[in-house]
Amino acid sequence: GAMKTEGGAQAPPFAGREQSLIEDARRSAAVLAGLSGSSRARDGLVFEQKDGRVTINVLFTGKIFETFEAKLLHVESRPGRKSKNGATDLEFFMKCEVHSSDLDVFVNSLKRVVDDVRSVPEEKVPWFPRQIKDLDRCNMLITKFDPDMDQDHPGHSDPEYRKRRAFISELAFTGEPLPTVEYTAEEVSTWRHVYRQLRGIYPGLACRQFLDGLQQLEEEAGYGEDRIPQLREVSAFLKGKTGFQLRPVAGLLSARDFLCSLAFRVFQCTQYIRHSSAPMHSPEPDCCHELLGHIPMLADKEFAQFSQEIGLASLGASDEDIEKLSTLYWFTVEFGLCKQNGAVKAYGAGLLSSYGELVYALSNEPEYKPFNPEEMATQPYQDQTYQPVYFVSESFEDAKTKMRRYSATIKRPFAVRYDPFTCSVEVLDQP
Ligand code: HBI
Ligand code: NLE
Ligand code: FE
Repeated sequence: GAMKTEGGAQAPPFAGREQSLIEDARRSAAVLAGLSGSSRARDGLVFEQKDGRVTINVLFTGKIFETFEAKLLHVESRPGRKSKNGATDLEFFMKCEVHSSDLDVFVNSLKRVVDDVRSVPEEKVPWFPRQIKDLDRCNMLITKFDPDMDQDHPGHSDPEYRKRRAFISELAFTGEPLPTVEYTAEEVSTWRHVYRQLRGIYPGLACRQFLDGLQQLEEEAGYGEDRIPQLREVSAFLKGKTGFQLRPVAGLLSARDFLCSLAFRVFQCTQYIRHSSAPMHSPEPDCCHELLGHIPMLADKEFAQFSQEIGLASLGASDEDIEKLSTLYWFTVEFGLCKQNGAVKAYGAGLLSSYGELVYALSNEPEYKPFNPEEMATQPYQDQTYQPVYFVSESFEDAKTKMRRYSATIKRPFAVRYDPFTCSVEVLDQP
């Protein structure tokens, strides 16, 4: 039959008695939670305020909640808005959980029996990975510079190239952690050309950390112009230097999915190679970009830390903040310049893997601006051809400090901490 509490609490004077009202509400909640359906009574909450006394009539069958299998999590009474006669209404705050597909119908049903239903927007935190294995879910690809989609891609009108690129990129889906690619003679010849050209100008244009890293790769990981290094061996090398490891990726990822892997010191690498007709610049990342541009830098401890911190800052960040972090990543990790011994050098991977842009970036032709995260985060950038502007940091130390200061201004209702022993992210609630 119908279950209800009626005329439940004969409450003492309202003023200063909120505590007992709340306790009443809690008792009601306990009753409500056990309610079953009713054919007679209508759900509703009635409050009477007379002679300074409040009577709470909880007339509630819970039928609506039952119909929608809603979980009642919390009920609380509190002083609400002032009514016409100047008295303060009592408001019941109820927190419950319904399936999102039922939400509209549920709210409409409530509106029929309760005179004021408002929805409080929840602070929404986008899902983010907590452990390395969660990165399997961070696989949203962007088909921006895909030669199949992009008319301007150097390989667009070469069906052989497109087929080969698609084959190599699909290796990332096989589940093999670090697939081996048998590169063709033509691919190795593209690599040789790129390697030889770049290797010749690195000493004058690349930063010290990059030159150190590359030299170690040549000595310890089989880097050279005669073969394209495999991700498996490079990943093992990096792991020993800075704890970074590689993961194969089929192409450009969404900025959120790309950045979050950095939080775990995981770097997503493409394995196909650029088209042989345009060895000096590619609009999309390829193995030359990853292996020559990024890997030597990721072998540096300080730079590895810098990269991971961008990743940690991105976890659960709003879309707007992701956009800014991705732009910051662009002007630092991809296209950054820094001062060393009074000269400006390149540390950005997009420069260090493109002969054309590396020469251009240090030619004094483009505009140079000082390192300033606030400004960099909203600077429009160019992803088809060379950048019109580059940001120059005073030193790595300076870049790291300023970047940390910037990251601290990103609003999140929690803090994250990376635990290197479990390779997972701890989430700490922030009051
Ligand atoms: N995806 N695979 C891959 N490699 C990148 O360098 C990359 C990406 N997705 C997004 C992206 N870079 C840029 O948005 C950065 O600015 C984050
Ligand atoms: N333009 C770079 C290159 O040619 O190597 C690749 C940039 C990837 C973001
Ligand atoms: Fe890159």
